[in-house]
Amino acid sequence: MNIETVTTQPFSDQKPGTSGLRKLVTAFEQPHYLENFIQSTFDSLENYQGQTLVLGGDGRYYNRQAIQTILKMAAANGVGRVKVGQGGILSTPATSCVIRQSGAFGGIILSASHNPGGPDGDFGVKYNISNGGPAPEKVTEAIFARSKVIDHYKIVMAPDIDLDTLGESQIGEMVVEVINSVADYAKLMESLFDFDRIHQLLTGSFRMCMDSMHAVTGPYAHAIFEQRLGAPAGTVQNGIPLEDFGGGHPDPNLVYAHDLVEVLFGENAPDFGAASDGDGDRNMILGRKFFVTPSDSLAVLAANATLVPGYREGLAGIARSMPTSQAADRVAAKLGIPCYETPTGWKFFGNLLDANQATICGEESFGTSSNHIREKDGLWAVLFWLNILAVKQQSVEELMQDHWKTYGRNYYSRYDYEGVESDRANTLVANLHAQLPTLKGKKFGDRKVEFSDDFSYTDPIDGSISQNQGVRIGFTDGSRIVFRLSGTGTQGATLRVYLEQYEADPTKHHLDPQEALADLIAIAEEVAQIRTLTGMEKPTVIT
Ligand code: VG1
Ligand code: CO
Repeated sequence: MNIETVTTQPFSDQKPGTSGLRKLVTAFEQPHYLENFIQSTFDSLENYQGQTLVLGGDGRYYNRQAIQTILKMAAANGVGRVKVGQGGILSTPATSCVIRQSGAFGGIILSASHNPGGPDGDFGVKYNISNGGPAPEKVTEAIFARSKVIDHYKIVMAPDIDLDTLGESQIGEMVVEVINSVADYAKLMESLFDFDRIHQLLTGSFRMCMDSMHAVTGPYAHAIFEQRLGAPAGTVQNGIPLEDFGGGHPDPNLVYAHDLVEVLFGENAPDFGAASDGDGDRNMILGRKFFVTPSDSLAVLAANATLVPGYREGLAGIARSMPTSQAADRVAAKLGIPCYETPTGWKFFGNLLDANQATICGEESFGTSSNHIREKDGLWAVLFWLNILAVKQQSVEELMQDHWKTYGRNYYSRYDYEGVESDRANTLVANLHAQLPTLKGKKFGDRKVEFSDDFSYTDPIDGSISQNQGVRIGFTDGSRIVFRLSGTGTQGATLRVYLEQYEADPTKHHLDPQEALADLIAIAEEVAQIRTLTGMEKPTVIT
């Protein structure tokens, strides 16, 4: 095997964020940039020689090129076998599934998730560990530390691998196995859900529309909804992964999935609509003229879990990220199971799932999943909803309204201020920090502050501590405002403001969340001086 040791110099900016290393494609195209990060990853791992690695991505620009480089570096570093998705395609949940099923030591997912793609867009690399989940902070910190001192990397000089033909080939002693991107994942879904019942639903009068946003879930959605579950051809829209996602922003929310929103809120709307993101781990659920808030979606799935074969035995617990609404907490309380509150990012759910403390997890950012893998899972959530609807024979809106009647409604909204100058964003957070000690007991109209802090999390399983995970202001009536800076952006800063307020009275469950939350929004502005400090009149995205 012709291994070359290449001399390199460290880059100072290879710190993984909420979900891996994300940068502009142009950053990754700098000589040695990708190689440095991959070598830093291998250098931070132990005992992987001769073992299996899973590799794939969401199909965005630079995916194939990066895969060829990583394959040659894996061979040079002594990996035994790489399972790579055909055409370089593996969704994030499918990668997690394959890692677990093949007993791999880990996986590399090439994606910048919901960030736009193409030569001027973003690219990303995420390392997942042997449980199939995102590397915990101690691993990402080790990778970052290594990346700051790295001075060489190893690569095999070999021709490119044909990624489009299934089967095995070799680079030196390492086997490259091109696998069907969909098969293992589809089988797992079939083992969890009542496919017969969903088939009946989708071949009857019920109509659904799935928007894959030109991103990775297209082949999965075609195979599962149209081929196995009998949905008519055309149910899946934008179902071919494109390198630039058709120029769009593959983020399934009311703003970026506007094509789907128009269909579901238009004339002759179908019964059900869903969308997923770049790498297939997010989902948005819509009913006819009805939007389901992700936090509510988590609560509904948990409340109805025993209707679904894979969860018939009930749930051990629920976990949600801190900014996610407390709707799930109410379900957990009623079920008599624990509800855990973790920092933002799926990596924090891994230990709870491994220890069987939580069965279902979710984030307000359109992410839900369970212990079937260790990533969030967009199509899983869609199938879960379909399974519940098939059993209950209700519309999405009816189901949601029944849920609110039982548990009350947690009005919820998130405001994103994207592309804020980093200095301004840091000033805003520093100002909030300065106010934290004085806020308790302060009154804003009828509301009184019960607590204010910067969220710190102690992992109940391994005791690791993660600090500064978001500024929280909680009021005595249970309402909350949370401020965080995003850890997934690639330019400037993104301020996220999360607003939540509980309403028990069923006669008040039909308000527009923006109306219901108007007072809280005003308080957020008063406390954080968002307009002045960001220089922005209004958020760029409201979900
Ligand atoms: C965002 C979301 C977070 C999610 C993360 C990765 O992070 O808020 O809930 O886990 O994206 O999702 P941040 O730091 O920008 O707020 V994905 O689908 O981009 O892997
Ligand atoms: Co994603």
